[in-house]
Amino acid sequence: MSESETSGWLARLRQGLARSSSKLASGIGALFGRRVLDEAALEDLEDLLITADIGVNTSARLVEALRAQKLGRDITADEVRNALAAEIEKILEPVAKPLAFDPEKKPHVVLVVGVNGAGKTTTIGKIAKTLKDQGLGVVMAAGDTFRAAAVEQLQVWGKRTGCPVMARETGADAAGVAFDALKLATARKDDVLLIDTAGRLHNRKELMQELEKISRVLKKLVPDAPHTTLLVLDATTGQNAHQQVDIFKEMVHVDGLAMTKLDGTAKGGVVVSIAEKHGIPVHYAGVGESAEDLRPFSARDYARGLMGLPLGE
Ligand SMILES: Nc1nc2c(ncn2[C@@H]2O[C@H](COP(=O)(O)OP(=O)(O)OP(=O)(O)O)[C@@H](O)[C@H]2O)c(=O)[nH]1
Ligand SMILES: [Mg+2]
Repeated sequence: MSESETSGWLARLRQGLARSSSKLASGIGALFGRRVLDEAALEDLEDLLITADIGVNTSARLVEALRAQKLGRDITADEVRNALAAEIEKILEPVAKPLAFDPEKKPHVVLVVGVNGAGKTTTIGKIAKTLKDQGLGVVMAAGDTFRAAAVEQLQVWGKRTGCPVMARETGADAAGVAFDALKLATARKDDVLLIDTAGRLHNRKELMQELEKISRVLKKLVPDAPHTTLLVLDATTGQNAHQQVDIFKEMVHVDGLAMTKLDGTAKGGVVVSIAEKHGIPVHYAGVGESAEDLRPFSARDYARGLMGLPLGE
């Protein structure tokens, strides 16, 4: 990434997290004009963190860390924000792992799962764009065969990125599409295959069978595929995102997460509680609808962005 790209992304991240951070920052500002950090202030702070979707346990842990360092001392809002950002960074550090595509795999197969509307198709398009720009060969598979619009949406990203999209008619077998796409990507010696899926959670059993079948069929060609199962989570669902992690963990082996729509919500804190509770790698953060709005997840940038602190320092 060039320096201007980096600063562009940091600005987007900061702007994307503005709703979450303004809630936290103004709340902290109101609580800590300049006062002694006492139990009452800590209690108010804990409530504020919980309402920002950081989660009950994680909020308690953050407040505990602050108590240990600063109880009884004068403290400013800025010091509180910096101290919390440092603690949040510690929580996020072990899970902030950009998705490492294995260059030995031709292709590295990524199965993308998640509930309806979470942002799967958009995320696939954005990843394809990023990889293509890096000079990698990418194929996309329209494994959501349930809706015609889903196939068209992926084809738009195909045109935009110049990556082939394997698709069949509406109602076709998703596993068949995935199989054909893997054959194509293998023949082309492409680097990455991104497989879109339907997120029809109202029939969990059917979805599970479909995801199992896709995996089974892929393994006929490439025994260790899919190499990554990426769960896309919509941050605007707040604490419901936890439930989605649980549901998908029952169905498939979730290797990593992409958190989307962080720009559309004040619930950006949910990433912190998910990191703490599930410990699943967070590969990507999405803060908007364009390709530039998805980037590998960085613990420090995210923690500071959430607290409304300057980034990149
Ligand atoms: N603001 C914002 N919108 C996003 C982001 N990611 C996705 N979206 C939007 O969310 C909507 C749903 O995204 P899709 O990619 O269609 O979601 P999906 O999971 O494929 O949905 P289904 O195919 O219905 O299961 C679209 O309007 C996207 O543009 C993001 O990071 N920020
Ligand atoms: Mg879709």
